[in-house]
Amino acid sequence: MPSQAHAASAIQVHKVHYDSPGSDRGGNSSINGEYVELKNTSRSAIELRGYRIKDQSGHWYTFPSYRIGAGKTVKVHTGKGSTSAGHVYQGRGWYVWNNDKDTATLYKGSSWADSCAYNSTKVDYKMC
Ligand SMILES: [Ca+2]
Ligand SMILES: [Ca+2]
Repeated sequence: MPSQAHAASAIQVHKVHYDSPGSDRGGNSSINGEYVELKNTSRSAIELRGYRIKDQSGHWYTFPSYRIGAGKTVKVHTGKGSTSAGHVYQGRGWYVWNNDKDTATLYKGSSWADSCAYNSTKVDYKMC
């Protein structure tokens, strides 16, 4: 049986929707128009508590208890809100993902798991 030590993370950064729709004038619904979407690429449900995401400037977000089903996605919205199926919230009062370029990096605890870089203002999101 091959070693799993260097296997890709089961949880992947799937999409970064870095430019919220419309003018970025603030307001919670606009700020929540920004999100990072993670995907569970495995065949088992995974508990995300302790997973962390950061941007290039060092803004960290640590997951609360959230169980992501096999093959499912979850959007990590930048603004405030209550956790529900498919949605968690960083609770911030302003945008965090740059609209031109940035990198979303996912950690499982202190270990690197995945990352997604983008560098374009021509589109509002990046599929990773
Ligand atoms: Ca943004
Ligand atoms: Ca915008």
